[in-house]
Amino acid sequence: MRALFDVELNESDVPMDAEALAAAVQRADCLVPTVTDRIDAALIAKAGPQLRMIANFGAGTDHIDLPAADARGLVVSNTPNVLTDDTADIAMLLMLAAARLAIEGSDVLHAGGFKGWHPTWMMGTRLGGKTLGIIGMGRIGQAVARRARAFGMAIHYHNRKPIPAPLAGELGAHYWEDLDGMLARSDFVSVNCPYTPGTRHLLSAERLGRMKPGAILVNTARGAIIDEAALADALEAGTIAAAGLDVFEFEPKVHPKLLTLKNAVLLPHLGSGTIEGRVEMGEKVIINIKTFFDHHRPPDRVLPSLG
Ligand code: 8YV
Repeated sequence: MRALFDVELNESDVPMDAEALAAAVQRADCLVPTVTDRIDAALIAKAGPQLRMIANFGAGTDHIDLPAADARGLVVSNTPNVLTDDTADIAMLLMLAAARLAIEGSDVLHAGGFKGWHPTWMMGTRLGGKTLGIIGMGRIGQAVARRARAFGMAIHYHNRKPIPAPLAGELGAHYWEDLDGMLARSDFVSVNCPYTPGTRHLLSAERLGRMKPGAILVNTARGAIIDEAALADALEAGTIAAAGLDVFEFEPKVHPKLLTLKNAVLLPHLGSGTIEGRVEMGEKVIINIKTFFDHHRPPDRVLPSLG
């Protein structure tokens, strides 16, 4: 970026506060935020006339008030595709860790508590032969489906609309328009939909209560798609056997009860956290900015939307 643009970098990696962000949008032609920056209507209202673009470092854009950015005529881009496989890997890791008690087992060793193998100790659940319900069958949901199929799981999904038949055939994926019906049927549930006002608490206390007894829930999308307090209660009561969470409703805060539960496998938003993925995300940001300021349409344009 330094080679191509006149850049101001946040070298400390500490999220900029509202004041620093306001100063940035009054100076910069292009803002490059991450998931930790709240780009709300109030901030966008403070932007100077020179601000023309928000080139997000990340795929999800729920931290940006898109209608406000659109009304202000801003171009918004993101970094899709390059983090699909890494995020799907984390979904599998969470499913495996939750089902096979990986973290609990590791903790026993670290605490010096391994006294030798015995037949009925630390028995988990097999993935093979189980039903996986995927909520949101976009790029990441499909990548999870591919992986889960290789583990011998039956793939079910809920989405706004069915994916094309040849793709569904390739993935062996069964469509459920009715989310509740899918939840009642699934041994594992993976959340892979975007966070929008419509998906906030999609997994409400009531819906969590409809999950199959003993089911395992993983979330690599956004925390607030699940009612986190209700999930903590369900895990404590054992109505949901285990959860694997890479994202949290009030990130970086985690519901205190989750921190005490062995059946909650918790990761600090590692979805895209590979060196390769982060480099490719950065390259996408640069390509989007350069293309736009060279007067072409950025490849990963979110706004203005195509319709
Ligand atoms: C990113 C993510 O690393 O891309 C996303 O939507 O959730 C993350 O994995 C993060 O958004 C960076 O801003």
